[in-house]
Amino acid sequence: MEEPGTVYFTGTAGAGKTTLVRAVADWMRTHGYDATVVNLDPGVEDGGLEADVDVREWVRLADVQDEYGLGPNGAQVASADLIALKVFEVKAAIAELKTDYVLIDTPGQIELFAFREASKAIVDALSGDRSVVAYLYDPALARTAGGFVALRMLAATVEFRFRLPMVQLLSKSDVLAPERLDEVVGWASDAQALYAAVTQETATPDVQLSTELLHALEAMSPLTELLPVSATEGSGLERVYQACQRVFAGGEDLEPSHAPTTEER
Ligand SMILES: Nc1nc2c(ncn2[C@@H]2O[C@H](COP(=O)(O)OP(=O)(O)OP(=O)(O)O)[C@@H](O)[C@H]2O)c(=O)[nH]1
Ligand SMILES: [Mg+2]
Repeated sequence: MEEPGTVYFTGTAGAGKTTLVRAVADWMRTHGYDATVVNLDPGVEDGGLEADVDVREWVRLADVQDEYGLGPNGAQVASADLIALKVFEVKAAIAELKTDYVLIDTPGQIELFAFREASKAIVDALSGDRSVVAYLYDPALARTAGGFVALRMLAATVEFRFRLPMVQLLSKSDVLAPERLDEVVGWASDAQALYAAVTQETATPDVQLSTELLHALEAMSPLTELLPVSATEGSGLERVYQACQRVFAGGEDLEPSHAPTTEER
């Protein structure tokens, strides 16, 4: 059996990861694909996500806080270490489900997730050859050029840390007016438009720095497509699937051989 396609959903706190994982899983299941949802967030509240494999079975943030007398962030760091020790049990639980796609919800504190060695070890252990990071741009931040650049830098950091291919998504696209949505999506592929917006927004002394940063980012990881998606409206979900599928197929837009074609659906 072919190795499942694994998608890590990541992004800043509250970017919409958990809601999107659920929406993509529902979309896949109603379109005939077999998806397994994995919760890697030891601190998620009950009712947040019904996961097929839930890391809280092994490590719970509240228990770690109590046991080690830690605050929420310290407990997240300790939890990542504890999860890393159990990661092969988590991997076995996922493998047992023999699924086509594994959708992984990651902890909200992205800097704790992306910067810690334990998280890198967890991602390395769970990732096969067919893995991708779905990085969410929260429109609350991405709607300004400065916020957009900051999120691009974070995306580059995540890419640099995990060394996995990435698809970039503009989550909660329903909250932006159509003109603003077009503008933000345009910044991803039109460097000149982004420079112009940054220049317009930023006070003079910072323009040089912002433009230098943009040049560095372009050199590091070229601007790619930003795909708008709304989990609450159910729009853009097929695009997310297709973008991940392109990565799994090595750049080609191939469907899994047993999955129904668009005409069959
Ligand atoms: N309008 C709109 N709101 C959304 C959408 N997706 C999520 N939200 C809202 O955004 C908030 C955060 O959503 P979550 O899915 O919990 O975000 P998260 O990234 O998992 O949050 P943490 O795990 O706490 O970092 C909730 O109030 C959701 O209802 C969307 O597509 N559109
Ligand atoms: Mg969440």
